[in-house]
Amino acid sequence: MAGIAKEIVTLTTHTLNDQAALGAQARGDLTILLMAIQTTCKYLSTNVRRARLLNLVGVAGTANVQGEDQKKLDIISNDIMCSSLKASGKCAVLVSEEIDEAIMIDDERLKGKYCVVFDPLDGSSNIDAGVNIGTIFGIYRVAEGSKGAVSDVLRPGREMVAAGYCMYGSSANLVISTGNGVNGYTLDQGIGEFILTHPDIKIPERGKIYSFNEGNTLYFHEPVTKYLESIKFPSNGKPYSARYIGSMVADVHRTLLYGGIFGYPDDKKSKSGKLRLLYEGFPMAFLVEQAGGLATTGTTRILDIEPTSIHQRVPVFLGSRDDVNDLMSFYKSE
Ligand code: P6P
Repeated sequence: MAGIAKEIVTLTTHTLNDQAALGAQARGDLTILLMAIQTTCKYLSTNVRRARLLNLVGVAGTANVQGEDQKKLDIISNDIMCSSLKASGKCAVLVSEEIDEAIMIDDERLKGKYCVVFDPLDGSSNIDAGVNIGTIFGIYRVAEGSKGAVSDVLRPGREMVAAGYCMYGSSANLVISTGNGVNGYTLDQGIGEFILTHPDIKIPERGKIYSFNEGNTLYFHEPVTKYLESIKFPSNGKPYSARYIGSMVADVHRTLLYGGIFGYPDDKKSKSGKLRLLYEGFPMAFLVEQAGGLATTGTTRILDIEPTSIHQRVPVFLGSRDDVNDLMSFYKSE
């Protein structure tokens, strides 16, 4: 019958099977943690969708650790995500874009073996315009012998055990990897379940879209300007198309599905770029690599970076393998 999915696989079922395949060492803790994140995303999706009606848009009159005006939804989203993760009983350390210091879970009844780094509502400057925004998260297991410390999250992104994002737009799309491929789920508001709609996402080897904020061109370093010139004035073939939403989750989601390259480079104005390493760069790099793409600073694999502070920034180029390799060639010839 038209309109009915061939098979209804929920995120819960799919994760349980995925983890069961790991055998005895999977005690279900990561599944429970992902379910807590799933619940958060359902809740945020509802709030984002009804924001205008609930008068949740607009600024809250406070600033976050980044010095950025906090939107009402930023604060609500952060509160919801922190309490849901704490209540899961599976976390030892939390790092939020909205909070200056790392949160240590000290209550022994609620302490777990995972550390979650997250941006509860990325792209929030777009909230008032109804543009797609999203939640981004990465998950580490605490280091051997650790009871939970900041050092557990100051580790290269390649040591993450899972990463994902949920994009709030015409529908809520949750995209997750636990280290063996990337799967996408769409929220069915009717039954309140995330349904598997994009199994085993693979990013095209090469795309036809580039996604940069060209308003920063004045400040771009030479490798970036030369690369952009090469795809706008190609010696053969057609120029690339430009698509830039200004919401990382939306720009990365399109790049994952359609291919191409997303970049937020360091430049003469922003010495380390704008995006945050722990809860934007690492999770998106983890997903893109798991989908067969690449993620680099221009010279270094993002997942190999050793963080020195929880809110540090990182230059980001990610997307289709061939496109990112082309970009890197302009750094090599520098
Ligand atoms: P710009 C949103 O504020 C964000 O953190 C990312 O979601 C997005 O990719 C980037 O900043 C957009 O920055 O300077 O282009 O507005």
